[in-house]
Amino acid sequence: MCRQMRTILRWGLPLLAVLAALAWGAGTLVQHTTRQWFQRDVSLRARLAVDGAREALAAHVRSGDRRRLGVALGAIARDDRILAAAICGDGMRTLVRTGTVPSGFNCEELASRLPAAMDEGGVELVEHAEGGLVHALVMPISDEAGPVGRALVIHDLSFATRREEALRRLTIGAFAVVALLASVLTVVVRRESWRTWTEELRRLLPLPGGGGTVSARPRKLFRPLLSDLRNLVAELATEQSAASAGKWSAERLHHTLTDVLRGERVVILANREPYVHERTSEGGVRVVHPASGLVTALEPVMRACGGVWVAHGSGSADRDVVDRGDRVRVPPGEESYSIRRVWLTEEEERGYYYGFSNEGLWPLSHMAHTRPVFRAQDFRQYERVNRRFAEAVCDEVEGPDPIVLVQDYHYALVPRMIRERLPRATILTFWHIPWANAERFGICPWANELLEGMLGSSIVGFHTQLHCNNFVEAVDRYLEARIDRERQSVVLQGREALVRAYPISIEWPNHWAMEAPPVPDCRRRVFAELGLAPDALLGVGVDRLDYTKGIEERLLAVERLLERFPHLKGRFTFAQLAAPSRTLIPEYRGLNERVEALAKRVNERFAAGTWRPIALLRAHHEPPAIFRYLRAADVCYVSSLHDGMNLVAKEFVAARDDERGTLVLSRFTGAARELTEALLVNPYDLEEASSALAAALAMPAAEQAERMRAMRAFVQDLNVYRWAGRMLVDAARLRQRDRLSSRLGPGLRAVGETEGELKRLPPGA
Ligand code: ADQ
Repeated sequence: MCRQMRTILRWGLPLLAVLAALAWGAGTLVQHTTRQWFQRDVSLRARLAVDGAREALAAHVRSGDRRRLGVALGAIARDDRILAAAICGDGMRTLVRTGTVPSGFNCEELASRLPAAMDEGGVELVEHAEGGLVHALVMPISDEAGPVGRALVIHDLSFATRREEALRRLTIGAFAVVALLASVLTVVVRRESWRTWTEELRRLLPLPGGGGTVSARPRKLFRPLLSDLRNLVAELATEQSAASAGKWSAERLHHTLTDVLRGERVVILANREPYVHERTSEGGVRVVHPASGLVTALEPVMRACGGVWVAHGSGSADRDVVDRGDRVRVPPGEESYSIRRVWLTEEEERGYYYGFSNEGLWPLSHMAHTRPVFRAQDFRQYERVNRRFAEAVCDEVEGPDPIVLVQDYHYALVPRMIRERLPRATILTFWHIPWANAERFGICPWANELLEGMLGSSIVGFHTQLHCNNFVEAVDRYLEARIDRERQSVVLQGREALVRAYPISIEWPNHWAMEAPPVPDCRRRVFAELGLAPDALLGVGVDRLDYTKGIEERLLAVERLLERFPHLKGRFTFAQLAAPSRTLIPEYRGLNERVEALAKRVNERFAAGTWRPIALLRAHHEPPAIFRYLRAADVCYVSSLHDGMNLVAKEFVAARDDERGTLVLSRFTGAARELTEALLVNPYDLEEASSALAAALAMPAAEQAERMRAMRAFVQDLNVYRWAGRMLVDAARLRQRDRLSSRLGPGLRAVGETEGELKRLPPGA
């Protein structure tokens, strides 16, 4: 049945029923009233006629003059509507009559129905006879000597019935017309108001897949409703997707890609490659997993999604294993995706990687008190290399609207470069390190170029909302762009980029943790490697040798711990696994030397027999070794001075399926916002840090388990598949919206633009 018909039935029928009942009631009332009017009229006429002739009638009855009595009765019955009249004498015997008395109304027939004594007013009867309704009036006739008989006047009331019927039909007809008009009017008004409501809501709510636009200000009537509705829709969508899809896993991420994004291939761009091929001293080739949080997070995502990872080919044997397109299938033995290697000259690497990225942007973004160095020639290399990587990405994509994941501060200019070549691409840019506040960011001589480059993205992601806010503030301060704070987006030159927080994580279940030997075996092996007594206590730190990781502060905290808690001397050892990193940069070489000297000094200060408090393992370690140390530890100390997230903290949690061990974590990491059951410290505050280390070493097993369980549950839920999945789902929504709006035409494409919010900055701002 069509929708209109259903609407009519739903709204029109009840209305019709109510109006019909009203019509029936009104008709009955009209009928009743008119009958009473007619009856009263007829009764009055009959009484007047009898009263006028009463004396004459009495005299003729008394005298027995039937002729004269007949004449007098004839005068009474002259009215057309009088059917018959009669005079009844003693014992209700008919003395005279005119006309035809309907059966049942003769004097004799009425005798039994009338009272013996009758007052002056007489008796009235209204009944159906053969010809229709009749009105009979029986009135006493008397003279001074007393009653002499009764006069009977019978009126035809059938005309009243006919008029009543006509009137009733008229009333019902009038009601029917009114009912019909009211029904039609109700349906029309309802449809019209519904249409207005839905149009307004569509205009206001950018519903997922609805292609809605948020261009206009809501009408006053709708404003209070709008935020409630948006919240409700968002809540329902989140609940529905969480309930229907369950926890995030590699499989779910894969399905998201095939179902939501219809199997689109993902192209990742990251400076570091997930597998580095290195030449060994024996002339063979070995595969190395680089020490990089970005790789740790993204490699499982790539294994789940497939596609291409575009990266700098940095391994000494990288060129030997690629095909003619500079590609190699990985992971070795599983081959689920490809690495496309881009070769850089030494000069390019020096300017782009060591120079602008790591002497400029890295210290700019981290509050670790290292001065950024900005050189014009470095930025020129950065620009050049960004262009080369953008071209490599464009070579790898299939079709005009690919999904590209641009990773980190090495490629701030790439999103815009890809956008110029592929206007319909979905570009998700993720910045893995903190984003400095606007004032600090402004010291970069190419602040505007970096922001404009990033805003070529469809989505710009950071670990925390604070870094999103810093980015938006920088845009606000340095660019002429429009900011929509409600949608958390920036529109630059008609293109919208969403700015969102996606806290990164690690794979769960974690394959390195699952493949690791049982905890007692790990402990035995690590203790043997370090030459520790079986009852020793072990602390572990795992980092790239980077000044942002607070390794010096960590070793100083160990020194302070031993000063304050002498019973730990000879018993507690801190193993620092430190992968040399960016060693071409003087600042890093200096750090290397300082850390080594510090470890030496502390060890010399506390050395007792073969025991040393610090084991500095300055080397790259493959993941099995790292997980072995994490599983062997009593305490893991992450002391970053500033860190976007820090995945070592999460790896420690993943490694501890025995629910033992305590995490001491710097407040200045993104992870500290999530792993709140860790002992959170300020790494600069050596008193606080050493107290936390002592508390961790003395913590009862039950408390360790309680804290560890809570953190494991958190990382299990908020794993890296969820991180990638949320970004890809958001990307899918954007793609759908863009496809729909491109069908609507250019006039409706500029999403979210309201004139009033356009920021106009003074020249040179
Ligand atoms: P990173 O600065 O590289 O990452 P982090 O998140 O701690 O820092 O990850 C380091 C990774 O390297 C871990 O997987 C760890 O196991 C590994 N690693 C550490 N020391 C190693 C060693 N000696 N040998 C081999 N491997 C080692 C950047 C940001 C972080 C952010 C990540 C992910 O600086 O804040 O968490 O990206 O977004």
